Amino acid sequence: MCNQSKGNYYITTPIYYPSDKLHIGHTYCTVATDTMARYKRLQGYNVKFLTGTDEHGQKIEDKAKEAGVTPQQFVDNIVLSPRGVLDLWKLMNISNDRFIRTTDDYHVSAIQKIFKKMYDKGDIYKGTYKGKYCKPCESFWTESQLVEGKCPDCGREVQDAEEEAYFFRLSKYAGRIQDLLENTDFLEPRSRVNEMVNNFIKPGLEDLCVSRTSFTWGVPVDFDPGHVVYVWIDALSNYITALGYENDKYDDYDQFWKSNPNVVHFVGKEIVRFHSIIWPAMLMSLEEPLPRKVYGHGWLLLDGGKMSKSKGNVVDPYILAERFGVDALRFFLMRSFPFGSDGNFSNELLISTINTDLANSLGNLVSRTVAMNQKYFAGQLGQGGQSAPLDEELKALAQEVMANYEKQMDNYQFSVALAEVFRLISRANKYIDETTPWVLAKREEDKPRLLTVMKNLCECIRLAAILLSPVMPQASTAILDQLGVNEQGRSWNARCYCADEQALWTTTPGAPLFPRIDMDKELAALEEISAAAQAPAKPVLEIEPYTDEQVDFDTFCKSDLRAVKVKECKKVKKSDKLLQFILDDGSGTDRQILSGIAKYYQPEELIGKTLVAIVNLPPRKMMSRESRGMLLSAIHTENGEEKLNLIMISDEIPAGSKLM
Ligand code: ME8
Repeated sequence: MCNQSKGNYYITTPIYYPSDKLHIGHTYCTVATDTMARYKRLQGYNVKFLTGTDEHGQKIEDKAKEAGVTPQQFVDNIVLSPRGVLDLWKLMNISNDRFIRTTDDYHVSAIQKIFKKMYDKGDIYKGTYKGKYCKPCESFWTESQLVEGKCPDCGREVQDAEEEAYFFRLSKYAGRIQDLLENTDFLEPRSRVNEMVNNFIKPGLEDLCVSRTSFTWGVPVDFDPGHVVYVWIDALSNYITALGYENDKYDDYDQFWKSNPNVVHFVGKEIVRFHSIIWPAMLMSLEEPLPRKVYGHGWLLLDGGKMSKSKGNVVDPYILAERFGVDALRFFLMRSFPFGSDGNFSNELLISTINTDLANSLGNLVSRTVAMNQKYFAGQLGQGGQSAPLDEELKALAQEVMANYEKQMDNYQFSVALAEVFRLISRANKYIDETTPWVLAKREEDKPRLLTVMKNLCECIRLAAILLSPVMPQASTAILDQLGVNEQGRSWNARCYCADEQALWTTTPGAPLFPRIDMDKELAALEEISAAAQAPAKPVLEIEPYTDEQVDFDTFCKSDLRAVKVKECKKVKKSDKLLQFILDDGSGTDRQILSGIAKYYQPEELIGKTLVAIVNLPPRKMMSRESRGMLLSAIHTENGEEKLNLIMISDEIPAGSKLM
């Protein structure tokens, strides 16, 4: 049955900074948003799902400078290059309908119009900015907002900042925003409301500095050159410019924003302040409707601290998806961490979740059921059968799970919704143990009962697969394919429990869905990968600059270069620099050379080596010893440190051979 559209639904992720490669924290939020988008599509909503990148600001400008490229080249590289942002979302099977980059032309010109509109209204005015600025967060703070003199969001150092700037009259909207937060369910979880009201609104909402003159990588204020628009005004507006607000690129604004009651922003808890105070105030100023919901999800923590690009303690989603499979990773993220709270990420938790839920519970249920269908009915479950009271209990549980699942998904409680689905899967596994199909298969008169048992199992799996499909789209399709379920039987409307009515089941075994993972082996392999990733970067090598000064051929030929063999080598007492060599130079008389290379070599390692010496330099006294010549070596600089290698030649070259 084709779903009638239930209406429009617009959902967004934050637009991420392409200041570095994205990590598992970004993947977490994007997978959650994708899960919600797929769930709403399944229910029959006309969904628009937006994600993108927030490409302006001083941080990106600085990073580009460091890398020796233009800011545009820098962000293009992070977003477009292989294994960049776009590739990551493709790999993770993210079903976004649109991808916005704030450097897109249509967005840039829309921002200029938005800024002008607020200025013309008198909500943006010119003043002088004095205060503190946190560069990594791109946030301005007043002295009173700092925590122990540091940025209250990330705890890092802030800088003094003073300049002529434009301000947005945030204070004007304080009352309306407080009302919105306290008296509606605009912001969830509710715990975040108190935080916003107590920390930001009650102390007095100050006007916000919304332009900068100290750097150029941003949207220029077109009526006042030299000023660029504050990156958060630029970034927050993405949610409407991507629908065509103040631009001709798209024309979905009326449909998905203006007349749409279902607009949902998923954001991490650290940017709730921007989305629940500044963003609604901007929309109030623009006289545009507010979104329905801002949901501030928790952080994935690593060793108790937030993973973040700027701290460098991040987990690479590429590696995990490639090793464990995209659906398994998506499932783990949605199953293991209650959406509104923080959670500790670990490889152990990832592997044990896959083994317990996916390999043991779900994978086993599917493979046992399909294998028994093949064995007892050659994969064809026909009409007929015989019910028992136990079937009613299974059916009642399935119906309860479906109702709970919907309630939890509508409250963004993905982990609880999935726990419900696994209640059904466990119950179905238990039903196998209770009905013992292998015993029923032994007697012809039990065949009708066996048929009903298998149909009930297929039905439970079908329902579980529908409910899992927003989180694990590929695995769910594979399961429904194994059961031979038609399109209609995969739809949201087909989630009534109807084992008997389901025409005829035709099952076909498939590849194992989720192979069990050997915890110890896998942890060791991951450890190795991460050690390799943390290995020092390639050394920065420098060589001596070349000289333009020429040496004539005859002068060069005067240098008498000879192969010499080290007979003795020892440290010179009271010197940390000098090694004293006794060399066989082929003349029959030993040659002594002193060389300042003690910090590079142990004397014993050089004995017996064949080296190159220039032997016709005038003799020199060093530490009251005579040196007759100089050993040749190669010199370069590695990571700023001078390195030296003696020139060693083949031991087959006889002592005294002349080098030309
Ligand atoms: O803040 N755990 O971009 P951003 C969970 N450009 N989620 C995490 C996470 C973690 N450890 N780390 C990051 C910005 N995230 C702005 C947004 S929106 C108009 C502008 C997720 O690259 C989480 O959703 O720092 C967080 O809010 C977002 O990535 C921040 O990404």
